[in-house]
Formats: sequence, C-alpha cells, structure tokens
Amino acid sequence: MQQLRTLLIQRRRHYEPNLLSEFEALAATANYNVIGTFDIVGRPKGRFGISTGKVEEIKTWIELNRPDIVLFSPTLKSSQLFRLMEEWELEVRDRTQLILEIFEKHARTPQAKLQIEKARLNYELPFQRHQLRIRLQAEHTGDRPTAHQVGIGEDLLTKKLSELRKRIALINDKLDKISDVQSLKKKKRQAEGFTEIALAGYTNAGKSTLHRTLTGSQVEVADQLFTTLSTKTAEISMKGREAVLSDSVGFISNLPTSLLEAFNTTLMEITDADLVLLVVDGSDHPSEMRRKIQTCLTTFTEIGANGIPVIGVLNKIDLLADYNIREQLEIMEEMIGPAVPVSARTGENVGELTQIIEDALPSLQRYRLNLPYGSESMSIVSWLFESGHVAEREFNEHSIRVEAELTKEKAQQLMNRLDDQSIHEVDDE
Ligand SMILES: Nc1nc2c(ncn2[C@@H]2O[C@H](COP(=O)(O)OP(=O)(O)OP(=O)(O)O)[C@@H](O)[C@H]2O)c(=O)[nH]1
Ligand SMILES: [Mg+2]
Repeated sequence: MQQLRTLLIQRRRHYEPNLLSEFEALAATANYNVIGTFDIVGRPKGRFGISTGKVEEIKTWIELNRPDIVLFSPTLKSSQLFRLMEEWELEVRDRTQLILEIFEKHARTPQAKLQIEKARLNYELPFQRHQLRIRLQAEHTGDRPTAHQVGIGEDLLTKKLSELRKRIALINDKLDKISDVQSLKKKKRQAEGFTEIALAGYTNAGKSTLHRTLTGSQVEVADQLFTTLSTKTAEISMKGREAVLSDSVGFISNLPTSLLEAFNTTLMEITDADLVLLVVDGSDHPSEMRRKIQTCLTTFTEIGANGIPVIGVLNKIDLLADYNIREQLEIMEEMIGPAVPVSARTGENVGELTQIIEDALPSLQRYRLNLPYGSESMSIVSWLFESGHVAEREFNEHSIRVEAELTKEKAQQLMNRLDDQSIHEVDDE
C-alpha cells in the first residue's frame, strides 16, 4: 500500500506532556510516512482548535511541502475538523480516528471486529449529523434554507441516524452472545478451581512476550502499538494449584471513550482476575515510564479493577544497566508496590517472578474430608482429583477420607455443599 506523506500536529497545554513521539509511533503503526511535525503549546481555540495565526502558518508549510494528509492530536470536534479541511484543502484526521484505524488493521477475531465497528459508529454519529447539515446548506447556495427544506433535511438526518443506531443495537446483540459464551467458559474454569492471573500494561510494554515466556503460547509479538486486541488465555504452571494467564489489549493515554466502552468485555479479563501483573517498559525514560504507569493506574480505576492485588513487572532489563534497573524499580515501588525486574525476551529473572506470583496468591490450606460412600461424595472426590488438589486419600466400604490443599474460597464452596462434620482444617504442625 502506498504510504501517505503525512504532517503530524500536536496541540497541548503547557502543563501537558509532549506525546509527539508516541503520536509518531501510532502513525508509523498505521503505515503513514511522517514528513513533518508541529508541536503547538497553548490553549485550545474554539473555531479550529488552534489559533488562526497557526492555521495560516501551517497552510504555508503545506503549500511548500505538499503532504497528502494531516493527523491532529488530540481529538477534535467534528466542526473543527471540517473547518481545518476547508482551510488547508487537505484531509485531516484526529488521534481517535488514527487509533481506530490501527485497531481495524489488527483485529483478527469476530469479537474484536464487532467491538471496533461499534466504537467507530459511536464516534461517527456526530460527524454524520454535521456532514448532513453541511450538505443540506450547500444545496441552498446563498439563501438560508426554508423551514420546509430544513424539515426534509431533518427527516433524512433522523432516518440516517436511526439506521446507525439500529446497526449499533445489532452489534450489541452479537457481542452479548459472544460474551455469554466467554463467561460460561470462565465460570467453568472458576468451578474447576483455576486461579486467574491477568497481564495488563501500556501498549508495547511486552505483555505478549511475557505471556509466551510464562506459558509457551504463540501469541503475536511486534514492535507496534496495539498488536494484541483479543484476549488469549493459557495455562501457567504454578506449584500445587492450577492457574491461567491471560494476555489482552494494552492501554494508552487518552484512549478514546468509545473504544474503552466497546472493549469493556475484553478488559473484564483484568477486572475479574485474582492477580494482575502490571507490565512496564523499563527502557523508557523515567518520566515517560511514570506517565505510562499513571495512565495504567487511571485506567484500572476507569474499568473498576481497583482492589485487585497487583505485582509490578519491570520488563526489558536486558536493555538496562544495573543502576537504571534500581532507579526504575524505585519508581515502580513508589507508584505500584512490589515490583520484579525481568526480561521477557531473554527469560532473565522470570523464575523469580513465578515464585513471587506464587507467594502473592492466597495461600493453600490443607483440609480433611470425611465423606459417606455415595454419588455426591464421588463427584466431589473426582473433582478434587482432576484439579490436582488431593494430597492423601483412603477409601473403604462405607467412607472416603481425603486430604486436599485448597484455597479458602474453594473450601467455603465445599462447606456449603457438605455438612459441618465432613470437612475440617488440618494444622500444618
Ligand atoms: N529488548 C527487549 N525487548 C522486548 C522485551 N519484551 C518485549 N520486547 C519487545 O517489545 C515489543 C513489544 O512486545 P509485545 O510483547 O508485542 O508487547 P505488548 O505489550 O504485547 O504490546 P501490544 O499488544 O501491542 O499492546 C516487541 O518488539 C518485543 O520484541 C524484553 O524483555 N527485552
Ligand atoms: Mg500484545
């Protein structure tokens, strides 16, 4: 595909961080060829989003350098985008459209495709409204449209918007069906006693690489933003318990709300976990690393994942000197809590991470079960066997005696099924 010669424009307030290099990485991921950049520091202006002086300055730049397209960060109002396009006689897309394009390019599963279509439709509703109004006005050059003509336009607009809303409702139905199947699978895993661990972190931090190293999965890894969009769950071996590790979509500053909403079932993987591994790219400059961690913590709050135990994973230490590792770890400990340095790529210190994960999981307690011979007891015992919890057993004609290592939650579930005399904690001593 022909690469578009692209001008990137970033507008930010003086207290906002410079995200130009991240904007460039987004543009590169979407296959744009960046030929120039503007970093405009100042207050947002109503008409164009930037001052008319800047609009003129950029117009001159465009006449000289002839880009094919302009990408603008942050997100603009539809009216501002249209005015800039008119002024510069060029297509202008904002950061949200750019992120949507990347998601579209990387979507592999039907669920991810539907989620993105939903996000795009929600994002485009105001644009459709605006475009129809403009078209209507153009049809009445000079004069203002009569009340009757406005009425016809409004009918068209209402029709178009109701079609879009119908499509969104249909997508929601399909997505609900997919998520019903997923939650069934999840319930089954929980019933089987699996511990759920989720990888989370800024996009490109190395989550999928760590997933491969810890589980041997073949998830896609690339030096691009948003390579992973759908959740992949695989078993991870942990001493004395069964656990799954899930890899899913990464975070970014100012993730468009429409995307956050559309991906909420995917993000639930994190909300529902017993433990979250927050993967951080240690090769970033400390201030950049702080900004990304802050974004992750804010996103946790937005998706309701607060309160879940978190272990910080300082990744890519193969690129760091010992001195930098210590400095970055201090930042992580201050912002997140316990943190472990690893290289997901070389596998360095990953054994240590596994140990720390095991220690962080709720500890197992040994229980003794005395059960009468019968089908109900057999089904409990076979579940205990299948899930590898049985430490000792003794069968005779009338009863079954089993000792099993269980989490407190699991034991509570069993207690609800059994009478009080049948299950007891066993002291380690
Ligand atoms: N040097 C080094 N590079 C790494 C390490 N871990 C991951 N990477 C590289 O970082 C880039 C991103 O890795 P991914 O595993 O795809 O990152 P991700 O967090 O899953 O990214 P998204 O799915 O796009 O959000 C790839 O080029 C990896 O090879 C590491 O420990 N050391
Ligand atoms: Mg990934």
